Amino acid sequence: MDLLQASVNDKYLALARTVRHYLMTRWLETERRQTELQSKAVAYLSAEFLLGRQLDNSLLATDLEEIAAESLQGLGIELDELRTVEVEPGLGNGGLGRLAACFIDSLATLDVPSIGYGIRYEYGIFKQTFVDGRQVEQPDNWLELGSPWEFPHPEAAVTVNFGGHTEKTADDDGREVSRWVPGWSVEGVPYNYMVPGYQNGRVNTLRLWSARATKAFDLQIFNAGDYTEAVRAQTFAENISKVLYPEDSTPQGKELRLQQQYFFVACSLRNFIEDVLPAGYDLHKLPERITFQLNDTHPVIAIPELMRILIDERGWNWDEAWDVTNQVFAYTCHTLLPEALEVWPTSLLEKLLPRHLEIIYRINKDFLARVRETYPGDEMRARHMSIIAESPERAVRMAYLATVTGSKVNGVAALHSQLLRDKVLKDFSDMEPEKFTNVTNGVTPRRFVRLANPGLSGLITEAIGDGWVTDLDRLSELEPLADDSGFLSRFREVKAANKARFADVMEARDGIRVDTGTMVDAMVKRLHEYKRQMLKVLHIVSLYEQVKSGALPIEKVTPRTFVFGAKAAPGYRMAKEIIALINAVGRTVNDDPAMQGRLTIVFPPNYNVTLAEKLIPAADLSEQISVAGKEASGTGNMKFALNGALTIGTDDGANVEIRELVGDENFFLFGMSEPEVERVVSAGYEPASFYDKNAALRRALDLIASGAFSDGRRGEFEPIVANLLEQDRFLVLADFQSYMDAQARVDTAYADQDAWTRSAVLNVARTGFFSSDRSMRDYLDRIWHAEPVSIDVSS
Ligand code: 26Q
Repeated sequence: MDLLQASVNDKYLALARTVRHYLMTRWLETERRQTELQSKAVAYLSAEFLLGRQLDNSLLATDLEEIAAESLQGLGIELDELRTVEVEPGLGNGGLGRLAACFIDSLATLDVPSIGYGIRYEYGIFKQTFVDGRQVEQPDNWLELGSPWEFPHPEAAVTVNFGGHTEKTADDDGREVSRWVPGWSVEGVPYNYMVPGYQNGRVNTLRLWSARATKAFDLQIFNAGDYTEAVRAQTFAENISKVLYPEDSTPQGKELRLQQQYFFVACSLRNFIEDVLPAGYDLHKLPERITFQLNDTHPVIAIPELMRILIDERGWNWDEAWDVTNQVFAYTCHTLLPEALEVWPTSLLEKLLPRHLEIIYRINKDFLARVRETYPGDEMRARHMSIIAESPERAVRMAYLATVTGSKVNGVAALHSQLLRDKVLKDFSDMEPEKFTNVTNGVTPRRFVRLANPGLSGLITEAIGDGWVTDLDRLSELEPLADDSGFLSRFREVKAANKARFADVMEARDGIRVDTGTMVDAMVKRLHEYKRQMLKVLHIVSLYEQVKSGALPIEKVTPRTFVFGAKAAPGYRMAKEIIALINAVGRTVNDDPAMQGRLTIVFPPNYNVTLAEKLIPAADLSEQISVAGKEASGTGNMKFALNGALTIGTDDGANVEIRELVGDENFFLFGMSEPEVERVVSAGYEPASFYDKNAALRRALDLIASGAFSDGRRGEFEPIVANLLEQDRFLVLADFQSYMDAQARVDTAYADQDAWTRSAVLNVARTGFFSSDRSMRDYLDRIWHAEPVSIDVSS
């Protein structure tokens, strides 16, 4: 094609294909080496991989950026223009999906043989728009212009069965066995994605499954002459991988969701056993070759599936199958909210996976026998620990199934793992304490520092060399520079340039103006009551109210730009109301001349990985304000600290570890601790008493209720206000004053820019621990026990 006729997308595709071609030989070499060595691998099973854009990452991994930029320049093409046309694959909701993406990046960089298994959703996380300040969801048609990063392999499709019933028959030795007679099936087509290590010649695979109707099914119906029915069957099958469920807590037991889970897990196990392992491999030795890491409970149905394969398809006895299954699975829990723990009604399992339900019952029977043996006479305990819940309906507790079966169970931050042991899974931890471990989350420094923050990266590399990109602990070598005024002023220049870049992006993306002279105060994460975006709103409203009432002279207000980014699950009413309130407060405050632009709220719609990469490097203050004991870890908190933002936060999740590392003097702690929260709640928390006692809080809530942000309509935000006054499950009102006081300390600290910058540098220097490379080493040491396999780069 003539370059003159090529669209920007054409040029982007051409570049992407060139890069992927370069990676291709390394991909093949990686595969060849692994087949040759037959070494142990890790399979990361996850319903979500929130990858973000691929071009930049591939250019970095291959070290082709400079060469690409120069050659394109020669053709009169700007690399930067091509980067921006890529639509990010948003195949995840938030933290859990992004964590999976960071982990596979780190595994490749650490040279660990590993494979990611997931679902190729045709529609990823919805695109968020605002209409009159309210969230409206639009489908994310990310494949519209084609994706140059995927390699479909229809020839390697596998069949997945569903439904039907089981039959009791006798095996050759006359033992009674159960056999699954499935009712229907679909095919899973693998789409492979390259996962390049950072400049090490390794390219691992991410294998995402797409559903389609089986040939047999098709033919059968076509032959019967029912064309329309055959096409309908096609659509029915394709539905399975059609769309990512946008709920990331309080999951509903939707049949299609269970179909998705079993679909990708069945495809993945079959693929590993039949295509990755050599033909005829003795599965008794499976633990020597693989650990299947379960990313939350979403893939836990893999447990009865492997049992079924070994028993029903391979003719093993129960104990043999259980022994192997026990060794190859490990489970990561990502929550502390009881309502977020997945359960599947036995009625649904009976209908969709009857054989699996039988296997789960048998696992539970054996397990409860062990419980009774360990705790004779303690029937209550047995009932509590049962994998099967009896009310409100009979259902399988997937977290218990994973805990009972897995070789290890881990939480995602030190506090979270402790709370799992002490509360959520206490009985299990008492019975098998050695099973429980912690692996604190991490983020990839390639994407979230090196790529997202080229300014800071350059500064760091100049100071300590470029080894930090794969050895993030080396950031500690920056520590002495926190007292070097030359370094501090360059650090400040980088932050200023990042703010300018963020302002440009906001202008171009949403037509939003950002004043680069202000403190950038960012709260970006999914919208959840426990994360307490409401607390942030009350801070802003209170400042506004104090200025308007004359209690606070405007000159005394530190100029801030409050940046929100948050999607709400489409069915989460209260979350959507809070989004509307943020936008309403934003409109009122931003338009009020009395504010003189000192307090500005920006809430760009559709916060995603691409926007995060621009915002995080520009931030001064990172808001991590969940009620203590509810945020399992957080990972945005790590990204902000690594990019030199200071944190205002509660003692929750990984905040605890961040504060320990950066030091109290470089962190704004506030709020109740988890044990305090526990005490207040069990003593009978009364939010209205805080309203009564605290004038600033009362004025802020009254202002919201008065209709000041809703053109005088008093009822508009009534559900929010009423909820806070009457319930306030997440103790927003109880922590309000402490939060306001901490924000006052932020203002004071920010007034001394030298001291602030020093703190920011220390945040960078002391948070190398939060590299996902370290997380991977912890998993390798504590759970996986797999070894790196280097790839010869010369080829
Ligand atoms: C389950 C069943 C049905 C439908 C949806 C779901 C579902 C989907 C996504 C349930 C949960 C999620 C995502 C959870 C999540 O992102 N958790 C976050 O994980 C991060 C990585 O460990 C932590 O840092 C966060 O603290 C945690 O909230």
